[in-house]
Amino acid sequence: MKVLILGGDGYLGWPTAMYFSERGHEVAILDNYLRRNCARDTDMEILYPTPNMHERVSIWKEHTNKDIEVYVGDLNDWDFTSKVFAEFKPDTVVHYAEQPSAPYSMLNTDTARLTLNNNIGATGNVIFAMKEHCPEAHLIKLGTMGEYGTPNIDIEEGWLDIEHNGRTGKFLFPRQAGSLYHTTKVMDTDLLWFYVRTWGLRVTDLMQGPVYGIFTDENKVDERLLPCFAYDEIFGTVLNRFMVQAVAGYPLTVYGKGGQTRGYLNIKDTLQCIYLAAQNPVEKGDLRIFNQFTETFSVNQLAEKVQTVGQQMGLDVEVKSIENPRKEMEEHYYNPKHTGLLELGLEPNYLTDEVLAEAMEKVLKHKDAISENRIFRGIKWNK
Ligand code: USQ
Repeated sequence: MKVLILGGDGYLGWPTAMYFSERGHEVAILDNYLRRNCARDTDMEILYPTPNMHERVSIWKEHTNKDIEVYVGDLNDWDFTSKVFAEFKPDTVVHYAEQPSAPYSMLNTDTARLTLNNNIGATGNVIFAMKEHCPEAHLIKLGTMGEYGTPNIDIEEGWLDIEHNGRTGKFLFPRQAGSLYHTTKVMDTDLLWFYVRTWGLRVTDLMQGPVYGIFTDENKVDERLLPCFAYDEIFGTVLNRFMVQAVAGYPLTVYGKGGQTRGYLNIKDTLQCIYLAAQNPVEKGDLRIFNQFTETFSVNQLAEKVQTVGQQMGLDVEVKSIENPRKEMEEHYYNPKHTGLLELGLEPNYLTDEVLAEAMEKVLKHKDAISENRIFRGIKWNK
């Protein structure tokens, strides 16, 4: 496969690039360093510095003798986007290239506008470039479980059969996102569905839950190949944050009642899922949707797990409920289906004490770099 990974500098983009490259595929990564810039601008730097894309690619080559091509630029720039697609002519496009943080999208009007324009504009240009330069290619787009919100009914994989006044139809499962960031993902899905119907694109939209972890099989050979690991309030996902908080001796920040339940997955499983989707492309004119997670946990359950493992490591871990800065249900029904990727062959890496301990040992090595003022600033949804 010729795989173009959009957002190839990110927490998931770079590990995905190595995963495909290791398996013999021709890979190019594209990024404009938006996430790095937003993190720097908000003083929310990651736990350890990571090399830039050119450096990462040459480190990868040192170890594997495999090439990965690099494109630095903005998908909102049509000339750049069109040129890359015309030159590389991918047969698989993996699209992670979005502002990925819910709190960042709720920070102020500027960050809201950036999130809206960047995410919708990038997805639009990817669609237009595919139509022009590689209409047969398969687009694998990262959506989010947060598109569905937390409805009081079972969540299907993307679609819902509805019977109304004696007639039946199949529709996108109702979406009611909980932040502007998540809402841009809903808009992306609508955009994709429109062009799948109209231009016959080939699209897999993956509704992914929060991801955790540091290690993948490809990055163990060299520290410099590790993914960017955020633990701050804006860019860190909850379990990665809790691991760092435990190491720092900072009470685990459970928002409100802590009954907020989500579908989580190990970073290794993100790579498996993307690869399985790529190896099993959909037909032209199909929008396939999978719910991409392996286990559901409440925030309280995650805090308890981190506390247990932290104590086994000799850490003094306190759990503290604080006023919830977000607007979300803190106790709710949650039963999302997730059989599609398992049927394709996903072999889950579950959240065991060993998995937590391995990641926390790594965090412990960077304990001195943890900056407590990044852990909680209280970005409010209802300002
Ligand atoms: N939470 C806490 N304490 C914290 C941080 C978070 O209780 O210190 C709670 C949040 O209120 C929320 C849950 O933990 O109920 C998950 O929060 P999160 O920050 O890990 O995840 P979220 O903001 O939803 O976004 C993350 C990624 C995003 C992805 C999404 C998947 O940043 O890119 O799309 O997870 S999902 O949550 O399924 O929509």
